Amino acid sequence: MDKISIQNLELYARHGVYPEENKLGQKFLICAQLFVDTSRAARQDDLAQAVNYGEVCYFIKEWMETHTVRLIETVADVLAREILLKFPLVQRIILEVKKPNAPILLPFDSVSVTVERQWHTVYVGIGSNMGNREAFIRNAMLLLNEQRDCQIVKASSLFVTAPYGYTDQPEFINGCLQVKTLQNPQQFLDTLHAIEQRLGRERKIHWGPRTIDLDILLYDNAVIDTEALTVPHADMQNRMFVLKPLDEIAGFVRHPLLGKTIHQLCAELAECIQKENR
Ligand code: A4P
Ligand code: MG
Repeated sequence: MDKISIQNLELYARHGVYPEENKLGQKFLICAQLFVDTSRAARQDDLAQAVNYGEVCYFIKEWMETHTVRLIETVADVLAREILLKFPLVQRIILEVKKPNAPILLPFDSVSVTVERQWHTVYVGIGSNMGNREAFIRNAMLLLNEQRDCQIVKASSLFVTAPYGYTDQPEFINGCLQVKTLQNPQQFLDTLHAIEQRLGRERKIHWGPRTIDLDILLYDNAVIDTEALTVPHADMQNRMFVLKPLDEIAGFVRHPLLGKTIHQLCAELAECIQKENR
């Protein structure tokens, strides 16, 4: 991917752990690598279609001077996200915050923190089988879009589906979302859990009735196995209520472990179900 680099942008700001740093301020140097597809702007030689690096520099200066935080880790994390939010053509950023006059009584050139942040593509399965199911799904989508660093890019149609697994419960309404987010997988799972909780989700029966269920199906091409999170979703390839809506918005996407597209997985499962019903 193309890259725009800003080297050692110099500013005066008040970030620091010590009260004198917050009062007196000191010099900071910022280096940024902005990953952008520059081809369109280049071919048309048009600044309106480019990331204006001058604007980025002034944005960094303004942010640095109007906020005060303690850690340069925080400066780097928040500033990187703010740049990604403000300049939508920037897909990824590597940002270094240097503090050349940090209060260390030893000779040194500079201390710095470097972070890398980017937009991620996540596919989310959404389901409800209690109360006003469409309203729960609509509200979950509104709450997700309210997060500054999450945007719903595509939403599938909603389908009425028979309960899978624990079958002694009402029919579900299911759909899938494509979401663009700056959150890492654990942060994104926490966001989904917070939304489930706000919409009155109670965890009584595993696979049982729920006002709203939000599952991470795919997160970029990531393969994740932690105690709290399995990505790709461990059972998605066996669930028509996931594959059918997902096929609508992501049929071409390849499952990173099974090596097949969602469209292929959906067709294979449909065939399997048909055989079983014969
Ligand atoms: N967890 C691990 N990986 C993930 C992931 N990729 N996305 C952990 C979300 N959560 C993940 O989930 C239990 C724990 O799984 C979470 O705390 C998280 O850390 P939960 O939502 O609390 O419990 P659950 O939903 O009862 O269990 P589970 O296994 O998530 O069930 P599913 O897979 O959500 O299935 N039939 C139809 N027709 N439509 C449905 O939507 N849904 C289910 C529930 C059963 N039958 C259904 C439907
Ligand atoms: Mg779940």
